Amino acid sequence: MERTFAIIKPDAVAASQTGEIIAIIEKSGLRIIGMKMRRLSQLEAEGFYAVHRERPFFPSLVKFMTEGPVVVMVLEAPGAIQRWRETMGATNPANAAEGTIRKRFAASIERNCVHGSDAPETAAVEIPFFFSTAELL
Ligand code: 3AN
Repeated sequence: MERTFAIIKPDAVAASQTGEIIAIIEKSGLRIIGMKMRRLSQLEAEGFYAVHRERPFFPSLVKFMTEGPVVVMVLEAPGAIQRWRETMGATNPANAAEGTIRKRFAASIERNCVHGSDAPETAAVEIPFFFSTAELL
């Protein structure tokens, strides 16, 4: 069994796509073992995306991720990390495969609806950033 970390980003929450995205997650065989709605502070968004601190899009990314509420989740399944990455589609919706969340809902490479951990080491940092052990069911 593997765990991954997911975010429904402010663009998708504002567009009332939360329910549809949760339905896609459940239909794809990922079990939601933790979920909450949060408004990220600037410090939280900067900390969460610290690996991108030197990238030109970093200030804009932080502004976007703090513009409204997000839904943070922990998903569990065999191969959960890869399964969630495939369900989301490519970072840039222009390159995302048919039927993926980003192909269906995302407006741009920045405003791309969802986040997912890209490796076990990333999930191991991202999950405890938002969830305590007691919150994972
Ligand atoms: P992913 O979310 O697919 O793992 P990352 O980790 O490379 O992609 O990027 C994190 C977030 O930064 C993306 N989800 C997107 O919102 C934003 N981002 C990545 N690359 C760009 C870019 N070239 N221009 C604008 N925003 C970007």
